[in-house]
Order: sequence, then C-alpha cells, then structure tokens
Amino acid sequence: MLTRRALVKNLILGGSTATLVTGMAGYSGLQQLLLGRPAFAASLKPLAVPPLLGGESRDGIRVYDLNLQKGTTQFYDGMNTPTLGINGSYLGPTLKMRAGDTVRLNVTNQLGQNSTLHWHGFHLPAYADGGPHQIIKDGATWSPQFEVKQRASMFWYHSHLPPVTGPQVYQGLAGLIYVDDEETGRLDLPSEYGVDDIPLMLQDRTFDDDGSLFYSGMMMGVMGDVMLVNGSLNPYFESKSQKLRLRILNGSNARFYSLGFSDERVFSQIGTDGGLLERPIDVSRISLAPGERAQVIVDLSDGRPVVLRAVSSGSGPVGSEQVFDVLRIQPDLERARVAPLPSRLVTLDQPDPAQAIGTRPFVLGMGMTINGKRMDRNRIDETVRLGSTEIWEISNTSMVPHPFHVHDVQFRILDRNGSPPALNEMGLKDTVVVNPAERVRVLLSFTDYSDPYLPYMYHCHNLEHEDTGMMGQFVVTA
Ligand SMILES: [Cu+2]
Repeated sequence: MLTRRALVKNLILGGSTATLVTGMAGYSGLQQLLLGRPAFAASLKPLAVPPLLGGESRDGIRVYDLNLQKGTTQFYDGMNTPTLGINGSYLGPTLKMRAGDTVRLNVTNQLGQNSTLHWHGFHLPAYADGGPHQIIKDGATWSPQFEVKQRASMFWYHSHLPPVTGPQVYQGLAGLIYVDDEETGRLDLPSEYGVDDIPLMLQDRTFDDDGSLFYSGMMMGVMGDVMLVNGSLNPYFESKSQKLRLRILNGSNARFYSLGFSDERVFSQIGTDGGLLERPIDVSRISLAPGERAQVIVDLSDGRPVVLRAVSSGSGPVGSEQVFDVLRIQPDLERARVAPLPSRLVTLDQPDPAQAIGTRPFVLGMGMTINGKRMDRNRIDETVRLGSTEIWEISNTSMVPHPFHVHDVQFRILDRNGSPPALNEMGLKDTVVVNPAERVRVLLSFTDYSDPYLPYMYHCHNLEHEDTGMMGQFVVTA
C-alpha cells in the first residue's frame, strides 16, 4: 500500500502512472496482462546508499574484510528474493580508499560455489587483479595487497569468472570503490557521501513470478524490465544541497543507457571512468555502456523536483529500447549549498600518439570473437613491454556495439574513425564503446608491474559476451 506521504511525494515528483496506481485493487492484474510482469507492488522508497567501508589500519596497511555470501533481499514488499552479496544480502559496501595507501582485501568465499573479485579500473599487479586466474574456491580466503595508484574517482568490484560472471553479478556480486586524492580534496566539490555525493549503480533486472531474479542466459546479453538503483526499486532522494553530485555506474549486464533529466535540464559532467575531467562540461544527456562510469553535478537551485531517466538507447542489443525512471529527486533546500562549481578541476596530460612504440590491432568480430579467437585461459594472446606506451586500435566488424575494457590501465581515447572523441570522452577511461563499423584508437601506458606468466584481461564488458568468450589475455614483461 502507498502511504499518504509516499502518495504525495509521488504526485509532487510526477511519478509515472504505473507507480502512482500500483497497490490499487485491480491494477496489478492489468499490469501483468499488459506487460507480462509479475504482479508485485512497488511503492516509492528512499534510495539505498551502500554503507561505506573504510577498512582498518593494521601495521600501516588498510585492511578490508569482505565476505561473499548468499542472502535474501526484499526488493518488493513482502517478497523474498534469493540473492548474493558482499557483507550483506545484495551488492557490497562502498570501499573508501585514498591514493597512496597500501590496501589488503581479505575476500572470503561463502557462496557454495567458486568465484573471483576483480577491482575494475585499478592499476595493480596481475596476481591482485581478481580475474579468471585468481579463483577463490568455496570456503577459501584470498588476500591481495597493493598500493592504490588511482586518481580520485569511482571504481567498482565484481565477480569475474567466466562463464558465471553474468549470473553472479546479476545476483548481486558487485560493489563500489571511492578513491580520494589530495588534488581532488582541495576542490570545493560536493563530497559528503550519501548527502550531496551519491553513488548510483544502475542494474536492470527481471523478476520471476515467485520473486526470484530471472536470469535468461541469453548469449546476446541479459536484459531486465525493471531498474534497480543500488539495489532499490523506485527510489527517491531528498537533496539537502542545491548542487548534487551523482557518481553513476552502468552496472548492468548488457544494457546501454542514455541518461538525462525529465525536464531536459543541462547538467555538468565532471568525471569519467578513472578520474575527473580537466573542467566541467555542460551536457543534457550522457551515454553509459556496461562498465562505464560518469560523475555529474546537477543544479537543483530552482527547487523543482526532477527525475533522472535512462533511455535504453537502442544502440545496445536488439530489443533493448525502454525508458526507466532511475531516481526521483526532491530538492529540500533548507540547508542548501550554493558554492559555484570550480571552473578548473584537475590537470591531465595531453595524450600524445607520438609516444607510442606501435599500434596493436583488435578486431571485435562475429561469434563473440576478438581477433578471430575466443578466450582460452591457457593461451596468452598479447605480450606488452613494461614501460611502453602503445596505441590499441579496436575495430568492430560485428553487428552490435561492444564496450571494450582493458585491465591494469586507465587509457585515453585518441579518435573514433579518425575524428577526435567528444569532450566528455577526453578523460581517463578503462572501458570504451566501439560501435559497428567503427575504429577506435586508444593510448595506453604499461607501468610499474610486470609478470611473464600471469595475464591481465581485455574483453567486452557485455557480461554474456564475455562469458561466451569475447575476451583475450595479455602479459606485461620486463
Ligand atoms: Cu560485446
């Protein structure tokens, strides 16, 4: 049932008719008839914000204890859904780290099945990467340790064990990582976690009639018909700040999103996957493919409620066209923050293709292949020299776009089919969309870590493509 408060909020926020009448007799059956969805009530709920985990300092090392576990989550009132989580029933805590810290992550697997945990976007030794070669057997604990060499940004961690990456992430094995550094700390940006600095992990899901998550296993990519944001369904957020910072992750298995506000208002993008942009960029929409992140600042000083919407762009897999209400934002400006955005954020090097020792081609082809091959964990596909800078030229000869992700490095996009990338793609990236018939060149430097045997991965971040074999392995040698 909708409470009076929620109903009023819904009216104020301009909620869709569907949510407005949910809970009224007769509607559920109609909804099921029309949309083929389960007849569950889904009232508006406050946005879930994952708890922050700062770790414990032991002998100068910041230690985080993480338990991969099974659980039960109520996404719909009164409906128990079996899920997976980290230190909880669905998703995990947001790990707070600082650049320069040495961290150790004690990951204990209590899932009843093997898994891994990958630190997406992190520059680290191959043994600590958490990819397919760092299997954590059921009942075992894996304790990688490494220095945080990231710029301030939002990263994430998730299961990475083909062919079960897709289903494990779908059931909840993912979490966020906030990295701070000095340069960003000096900027006057909204940075109170959960108050004016809000993470949004977007995941589309399908629920079965019995309340369980329905994972179709479709090789082209598993797509859901409802949106979970940090695990919450139909969330709203009351903003105490005129300037709200949103750190958005497309944590979906396969859907691509074009994100914007219900009133088409202009907002500022301040960050990409691996760090802040040099200066804020005004946009009215941003695109995020699975694995990609963006940091944005939305101005709420007009006091009007607004809805963040995701249009599943249709550039994703066939049948992906759908509009999702991601978050209803209700400004509550009693304790408003008014500081203007800094016009200059951080300093980034100009990417210089002349530094590259060569160009390495990657062809994303039909049949979920890269350079004509599917993943073989016993085959090293590429060998890169430690200390070198390279251009990777990624072409897509298949019929669908693929988000190409490279482990160990943050890279820069040089061009798309010879043209410079959009302003908001000029920051640090670890995942880049390559559209059909497109050729994207990126510049990468391989520093600090080498291992002649243990590889890093490069792969499509559509998790079902990845699980089918759209992945390769490279080693960095001294
Ligand atoms: Cu793909």
